[in-house]
Amino acid sequence: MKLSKYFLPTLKELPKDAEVMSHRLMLRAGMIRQASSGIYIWLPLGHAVLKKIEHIIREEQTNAGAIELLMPTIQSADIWKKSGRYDDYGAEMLRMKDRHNRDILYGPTNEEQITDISSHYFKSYKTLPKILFHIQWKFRDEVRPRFGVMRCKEFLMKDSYSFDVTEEDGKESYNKMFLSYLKTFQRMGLKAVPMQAESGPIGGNLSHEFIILANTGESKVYVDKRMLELNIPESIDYEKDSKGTVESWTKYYAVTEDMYDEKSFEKNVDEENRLVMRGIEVGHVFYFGDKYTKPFNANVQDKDGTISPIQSGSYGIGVSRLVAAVIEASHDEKGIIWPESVSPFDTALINLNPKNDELVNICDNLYNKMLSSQTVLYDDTSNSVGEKLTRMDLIGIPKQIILGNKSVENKTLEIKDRRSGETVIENIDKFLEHLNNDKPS
Ligand code: 5CA
Repeated sequence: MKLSKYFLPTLKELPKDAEVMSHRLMLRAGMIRQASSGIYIWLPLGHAVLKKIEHIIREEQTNAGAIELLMPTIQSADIWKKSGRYDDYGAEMLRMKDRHNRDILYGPTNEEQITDISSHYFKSYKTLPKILFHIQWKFRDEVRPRFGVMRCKEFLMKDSYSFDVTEEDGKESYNKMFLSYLKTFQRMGLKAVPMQAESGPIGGNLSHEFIILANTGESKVYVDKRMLELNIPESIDYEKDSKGTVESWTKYYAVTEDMYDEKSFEKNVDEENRLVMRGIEVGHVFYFGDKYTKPFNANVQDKDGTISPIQSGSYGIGVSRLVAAVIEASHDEKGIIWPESVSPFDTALINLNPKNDELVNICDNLYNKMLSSQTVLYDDTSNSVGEKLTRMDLIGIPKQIILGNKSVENKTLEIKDRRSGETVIENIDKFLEHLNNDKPS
C-alpha cells in the first residue's frame, strides 16, 4: 500500500481525554475514531489489526475442533424470556421493538440463540460432541464506557459454545478451549494468565478469566509468580494435549479481585512468590452444564436410550479489546510496537526523498518486488524526513526499510528493527536476493 493513496489520519497532538496509553496511541496512530459514547469507527489501520487478531483466533479455534457459524446481532426477546435472562440482564441490554411491536434486542451474548439451535439439531449422542463459534459484534450499554475499545458499548467478540452428552465430556471440551486460549494469546505475543473467576450473569460454577498483566488493567489480580513460568507444548495435538490442562494451569494461586481472600493468598503462596498487579481480561470461559439447555428442552439421547439435557459451556474472547491489550503490553515512548503476528503490515518501506527521481525508481522497484512475499506500507509521500520517521515509529510496524539520497550512490538501504531500534546497512542487490530466497514457493 502506497501511503500517498492510503487513509491514515494520524494525530500530532496528544488526545486530551484518553486516560490509558493504548487509547491514546490508537487515536494518535489513526486506528479508531469515536462515533458516539462507547461506539467506535475502525479506521483502516485499526481494522487491519482487528482482522489479524480475528484470523489467529479463528485458526486456533478451528485447530481445536470448533466449527464456525454466524448468528445475527439482533435477537428475539422470546428466547431470553425462555432462559429467564430477559429481566435479569438489566439496563446493559439494548432493547428495541420492531414495527409489529415485537420485543427484540441487540445481542450482548449468544447462549440463548445457540441453545435454541442445539435443541433443533442435537438430539442423538451421534451428533455430539460439538463446539460451535462465531465472531460477531455485541452491544452492552455499559454505564461507564472507558479506555477506548477496552470497555466500550459495541465490541467484537469471539464466542464459542460446547455441547456434550455427559459432564465428563463437557469438561473435556472446557479443557480444549482452555488450551486453545493459551495458544491463541501466545501467538499474539501475549502472556495470558488464567484465573479463577466469578461467573456473573452467564452463570455456572466453573469459570476462568484469561488476564494480561498490565498496570492499566481494570481488575486487581493476586498471582503466584510460578504461574508465569508455565508453558504449553510447542506443537499441539488438541485431542491428546488438552487433557488435564485446567488442572495443571490452576495448581498455583491466581485470582481476580472478586475471588480474592487475603488468608488463602497468604496460606497458599510464599511471600517471595506473591504478585499483586492489575490485569486486562481478554477471555472468559464458563461451564454451566444444563443451565440453558434445560429451559430450552435441548435434550440428547445417549447410547442406552436415556434422554437428558445437553451439557454446555461458553467461551468468549474480546477480539476488539485485544487490539488495545496488545498495545498496552507492547509500546515505548515513540509509539506502538506490533508483534509480527498482528502487525497491520509486515514491513514498512520509507523513501526519505521522493524528489530524487533515481531514488524513486529504486524504491518503486523494491516495493513491487517485496509485494510478492509480504504486505508493505510504502511511504512515498513528500512529508519531511522527521515526520516520516516519527510516524512510522508511532504506527509500530516491526521492520522498517529506509532509503535516502545515499542509497543511490552507495546502493545500500537501512533495515531498522522497531523494537530494539537497531539498524543494519545492507546492499540493495543482497536485500533483493534474500527476498527471492525467502519467497514462499
Ligand atoms: N457468553 C460469555 C462467553 S462466550 C461472555 O459473554 N463472556 S464475557 O462477558 O466475559 O465476555 C467475553 C469477553 O468479551 C471478555 O473476556 C472481554 O474480553 C470482552 N468484553 C466484555 N465486555 C466488553 C466491553 N464492554 N468492551 C470490550 N470488550 C468486552
